[in-house]
Amino acid sequence: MENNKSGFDTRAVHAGDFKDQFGAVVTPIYQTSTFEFRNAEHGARLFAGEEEGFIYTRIGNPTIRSLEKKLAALENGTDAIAFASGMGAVSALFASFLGQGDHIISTAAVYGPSRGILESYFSRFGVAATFIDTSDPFAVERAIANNTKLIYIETPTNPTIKLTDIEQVAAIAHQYGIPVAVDNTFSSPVLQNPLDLGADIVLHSLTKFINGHADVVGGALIVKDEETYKRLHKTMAYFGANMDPHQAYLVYRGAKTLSLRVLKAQENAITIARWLEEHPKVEWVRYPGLESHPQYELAQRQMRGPGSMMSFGVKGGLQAGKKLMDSVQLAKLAVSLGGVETLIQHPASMTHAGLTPEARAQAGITDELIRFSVGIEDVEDILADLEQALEKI
Ligand code: LCS
Repeated sequence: MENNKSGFDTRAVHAGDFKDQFGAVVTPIYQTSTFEFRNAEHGARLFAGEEEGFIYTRIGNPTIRSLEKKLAALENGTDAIAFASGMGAVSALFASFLGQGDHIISTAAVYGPSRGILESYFSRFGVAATFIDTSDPFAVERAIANNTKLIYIETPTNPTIKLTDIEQVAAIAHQYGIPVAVDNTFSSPVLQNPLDLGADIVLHSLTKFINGHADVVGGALIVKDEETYKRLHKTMAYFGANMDPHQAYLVYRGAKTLSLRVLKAQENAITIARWLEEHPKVEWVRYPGLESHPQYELAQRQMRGPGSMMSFGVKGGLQAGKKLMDSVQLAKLAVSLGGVETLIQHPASMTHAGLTPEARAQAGITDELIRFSVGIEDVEDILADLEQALEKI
């Protein structure tokens, strides 16, 4: 039986298991929208929160609950809430903490839509947002105002691979009584646990490493106290970005092999980053596992490993970058990341194309920047693919 002192992989395999009457080893898919009450009193007690149980799948479901308990165990939290997508989780987080006249501080280079939703939607409801380079904790302190209600950081950032010192930002924020939420998608709980570093909430796009097989979109918020859980859960149930039981089952299954996948991809990535750094057609490589990364020391301290996400610039800028993407054969030209397959993409024309050129420049997304999500294929095959594609530039 796993418990919260069990090792990471034991928790990944067993945490959240739901015991049914038949002794199923795997949590079944409870494909039901609603749950029958034993009687009127039972229904009343469930609605009043006086008894644990399930009412309606938008509010909760055993398969979804299993996944939530597993995610909480992997992030050393007390509870978690699953969402239909990572953006469902981002929206619920912001809607839970921000109202008319409030202010949020966020990493300038957060995932494009996480910034876009503040600029295009929350701004309409009187919420002000300041986007800064949170890799400088003093810039965070300078941005704090009387009405700051949340600090939202992403580390490492997508796709600029910049790190923020979670411990330092949390210490500053807490002096002012401001909660800190961290998008931990890029590291996964295998490599970094923000709650242990002082953060209050962790966000994941489950679409990425945690599901890991590029076949599900999903998101989650992980918390360490009951009050925050209730606040976020209420928003999820009201706004309706709930996960579906079948979706939950797939993520639950994928999460069991999380560290095997993350560590193999990371091993590949370390070899590839070093190889790219020596390549004559490559201008620069940004990867937290390279001594050349400006925050190499922070990466060593904060992360248990550098992961498998990197960005690099090819000599020849935009045109050379496009040529590279049109020439790769094994690596797939696609957005998303963190799956078993190697993916390559060009943020300036794809994921971050919706930002203004100024916002892109502020976020460090230069035209030649290529994002590379290293998969678990044989490293020799990924290198051979890159070599033949770089030759064509
Ligand atoms: N946070 C990060 C760091 C992400 O990379 C993404 C999606 C999200 C949140 C949103 O999650 P979703 O709703 O897609 O599950 N990132 C994507 C990317 O880099 N390419 O396509 C999607």
